[in-house]
Formats: sequence, structure tokens, C-alpha cells
Amino acid sequence: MKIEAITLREIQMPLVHFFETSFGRTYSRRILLVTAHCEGVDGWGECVAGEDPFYSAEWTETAWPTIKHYLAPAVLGHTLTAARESAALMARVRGHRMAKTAVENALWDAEARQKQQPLWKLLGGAQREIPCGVSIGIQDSIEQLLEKIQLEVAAGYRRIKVKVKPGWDLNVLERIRARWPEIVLSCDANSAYTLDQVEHLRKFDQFNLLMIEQPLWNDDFYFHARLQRQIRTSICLDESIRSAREAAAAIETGACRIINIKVGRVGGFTEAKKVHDVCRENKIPVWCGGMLESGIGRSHNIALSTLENFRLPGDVSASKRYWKEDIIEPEVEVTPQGTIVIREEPGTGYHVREDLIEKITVRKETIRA
Ligand code: OSB
Ligand code: MG
Repeated sequence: MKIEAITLREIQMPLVHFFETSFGRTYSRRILLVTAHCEGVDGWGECVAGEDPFYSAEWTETAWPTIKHYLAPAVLGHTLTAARESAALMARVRGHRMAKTAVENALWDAEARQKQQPLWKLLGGAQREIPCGVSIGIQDSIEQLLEKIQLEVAAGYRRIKVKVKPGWDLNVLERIRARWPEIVLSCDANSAYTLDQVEHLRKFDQFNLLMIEQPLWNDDFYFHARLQRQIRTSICLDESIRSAREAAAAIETGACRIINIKVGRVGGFTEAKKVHDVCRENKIPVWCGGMLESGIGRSHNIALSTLENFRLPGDVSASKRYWKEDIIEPEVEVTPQGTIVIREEPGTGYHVREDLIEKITVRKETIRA
């Protein structure tokens, strides 16, 4: 598989409903897509960096020049037998994992299409149907949040996750549990608390949460370990796990009992598989996180979620929760049982709607070997 050219483009997609976390509110996505052109086969990858450097240091504007000047030149002209070989070619670049993921995953996509194999099989997946949850952002009122939860519970989703921050936490969880004492519930703080708030965080224990995600600093696991010793609720790490090595260290220190794997956060499918394996060896269940992806990133998350240790419902939900019209066909649908059925076709199993993508493209550039 010779990598002949890479097309980089930015598309803009308004969300059907704003999404708010402890670090801010998003109304519309600016998504970078990568197309790897390999001897007549095109593979697609999505960069999950946000519009602002708030979730992580990377954002839409840093990914573009990083791919253009460093990552694309590092792989262009090479002939690979497997996409996983591309990680080593890009390893010289420090960080920029979301940018690397866009390139690496486009190559996995191309490899699967070229070999006429489903991507999930190429990744080593085993599950044919995956359990899904939803992540519901901070709303203007608790009533509005309860209405949203009502809809998602009725749709069959198997886990409800709500975003929390100081001032929107115990009061919210209290109202949710009063109405739904039994649902599988978790919360995500996106680093909104500090260790001085242990007493406050201990109060989350009364709500029988499946987990609390990333309560403390985005780059920490040492102090999360201290916190985990003082609360009953399981800590799940998201932001601070950027590699298999960090996953191993976090597990060894007791910083978490669950890990959220986002392929963009760890630098691509190759590293995501390693994180998965480290967790499996240590009996730490994982689930697939989401970054408000378009159908391309979403279809990759689905393929990754078929690996055997993805044992908890992921933030991988239906296209219509995010978009009026998704850029893949068919759109991602969730069964009334709260699952996504894995497609058998080669590649991701979803067709990329290039005509629609062209219409929402705001800039585009092709880089050649
Ligand atoms: O922390 O999981 C997170 C979205 C953007 C940035 C960070 C996060 C999220 C989500 C949304 O929770 C998950 C999704 O539905 O894609
Ligand atoms: Mg999170």
C-alpha cells in the first residue's frame, strides 16, 4: 500500500443541540478530515481536536499545520504492508496525538478497504453488537436535563452519563436519582475539581454511580490515586491517559478502576489497541469515549469498540443525536435495546458521502509525495 497523497480538509457541522462541559459550550464543530490516497484506494480519518484548546492542548488550528508540515511528509511515499507501521514513521513528532490519529486511522481505513476486510476484524475485534450509552451536557436548567434523560432512557441507551462541575453536581444527581433510582448512571467532571474538595466528592458516593470520570487535573493520575482511596465511587480516567504506558502507571498506582479509551487522545488505533491490552491484562474494563465525531470518527469508534475488553457501554451513540445529516450512509443507528449492530461490509461498513462533504468543506489542500 503506497501512500501517494494526503488530502486535508476542514468541514463545518452545526450540532443539533449545543454541548456543554465544565470547560465550555460548543454549538458547531470544525472538523479536520484526512483522506489517504493509496494506489486507487482512499481511506478516511477524522481529527477529533476541538474548536478550542480546552479539552487538551490540541485544537483544530494546531492539527492542520502539524499534519501538513510534519505528519503527511513523514508517511508520504512510503509503501506499507499494514497501517500500524505508520505510527513509527510519525513517532518523531511529540504529542499532537489527535493529528496523528487522523493520519494513522485514514491508513487503517485504506488498508481495510484495500484488503476488502471489515475494519473491526482488521483491528482484532470480537463483538458483533456493542452496548451504547449517552453523554448529556450541562443544560440551562435541571428540568431540561431531566427531559433529555427521559428521551435517552426511552430510546434504550444502557448508560446515562451527565456532565458535572461545581454548582451543577449533587443537586443534579439528586434529582436524577429521585426519578430513576435504577438506571446505570455516571458523571464526567472534565477536571473541574481539586483535591481540597475530597469531602464534597465523597458525597457523590450516595448516588450509586457506575463511575466518576476525570474529577481532577487533566494531566494527573498521582492525585487521582489519592482520591480513589478516599471515595467509594470508581474513578474512570479520560484526559490523563494518553498512552499504554500511562495506562499501566495509572493502574499500578490505583488511580482508576475503569479507563475511557478515545482513539484520538492516545494517537491512533495502534496505541488504542495497546491501551486496551494493558487494561485487559490488569482486569480494568474499558469503554469507548466520544468527541462529538462526525460519522467517520464515529464509525472508527464503533470498529474499535468490538475489541473484547470494551465491556462497558461507550459514548458511541446515534448520528441523529448530533447531526441533522451525517456524512456517512447509512447513518449510525442504535437499536431499541441500546446497541449498535456491527456491519459486515469491508472497511467501516459505512459509505462516505463525498458529495455532502464537498458542500460543507471550508478549506482543502492536497499534499503529495
Ligand atoms: O470528556 O468525554 C468527554 C465531548 C467533548 C469533549 C470531551 C468529552 C465529550 C463527551 C461527548 O463527553 C461524548 C460524545 O457524545 O461524543
Ligand atoms: Mg470525559
